[in-house]
Amino acid sequence: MGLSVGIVGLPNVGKSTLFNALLKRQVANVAAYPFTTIEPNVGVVAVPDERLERLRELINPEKTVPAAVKFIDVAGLVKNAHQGEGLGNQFLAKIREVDAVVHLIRAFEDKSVSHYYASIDPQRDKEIVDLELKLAGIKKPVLYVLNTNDEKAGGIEDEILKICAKTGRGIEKLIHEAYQLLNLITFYTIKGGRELTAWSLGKGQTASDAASRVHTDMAKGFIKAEVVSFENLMQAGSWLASRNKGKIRLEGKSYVIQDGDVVEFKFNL
Ligand SMILES: Nc1nc2c(ncn2[C@@H]2O[C@H](COP(=O)(O)OP(=O)(O)OP(=O)(O)O)[C@@H](O)[C@H]2O)c(=O)[nH]1
Ligand SMILES: [Mg+2]
Repeated sequence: MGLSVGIVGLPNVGKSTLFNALLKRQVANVAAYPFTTIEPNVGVVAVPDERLERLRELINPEKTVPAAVKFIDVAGLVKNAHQGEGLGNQFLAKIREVDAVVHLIRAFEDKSVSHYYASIDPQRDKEIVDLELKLAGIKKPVLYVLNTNDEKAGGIEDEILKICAKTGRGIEKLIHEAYQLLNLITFYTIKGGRELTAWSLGKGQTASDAASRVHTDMAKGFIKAEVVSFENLMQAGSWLASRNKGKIRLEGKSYVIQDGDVVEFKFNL
């Protein structure tokens, strides 16, 4: 899980507040992920996953590990950040590391929280930040998010994702959409019937890629993958029942993993 999302926007739009809300969903066992040293502004956040919950109820494993997305709280940027204005350089250093961007735009009114450009104007702010990203040569997928206490907040396109960073409303949806933005699907493994894991994988990647997500040795010694779809496994009720019903397919290295596949790798060491 190396993919990360940077939270960008003007100062005082609620980026750190959003980041802290995300941290409440930080995966407990971070050591299970290949970046054990977590900086204060980096959070590894569990992806809410209804299928994983249902698999957990079915299998009753000792341990369940969700898929995760890495979020980074980036310094606020202002006009001319690309020339080093404000915390521009700090901003640019961080933003170059990420795979996608959550662009947080302020719509909330609060006299006690100053606005860098003195008034609440989501469309203007969006354009300032978009231009800075462009001038800095950053071409990344962007999810626009409006930070507001009011579901019907206006001043910007209607279909924009609305959250409230302060209360955490809309955070699950944001994590989901960030996951989509990274172009990820989820497959599952059940190790020895005891450890259920959800893994993220790029759309279009193969069984061989999936094996190397789990363990490099698995990819090296790959023989075949046994695959059942989430739906078929749930319907059959167990791995064995799926096999008896002929629902488990044998797939080779180049099989393209489908979202929701439950996979058991067979490999030589
Ligand atoms: N009323 C209200 N206040 C909020 C909301 N979100 C954030 N704030 C407040 O806005 C202030 C700034 O929030 P931060 O999260 O620090 O903003 P930031 O974007 O990280 O700011 P910089 O790090 O300076 O770029 C804090 O006082 C927050 O409590 C919100 O949804 N409603
Ligand atoms: Mg901040």
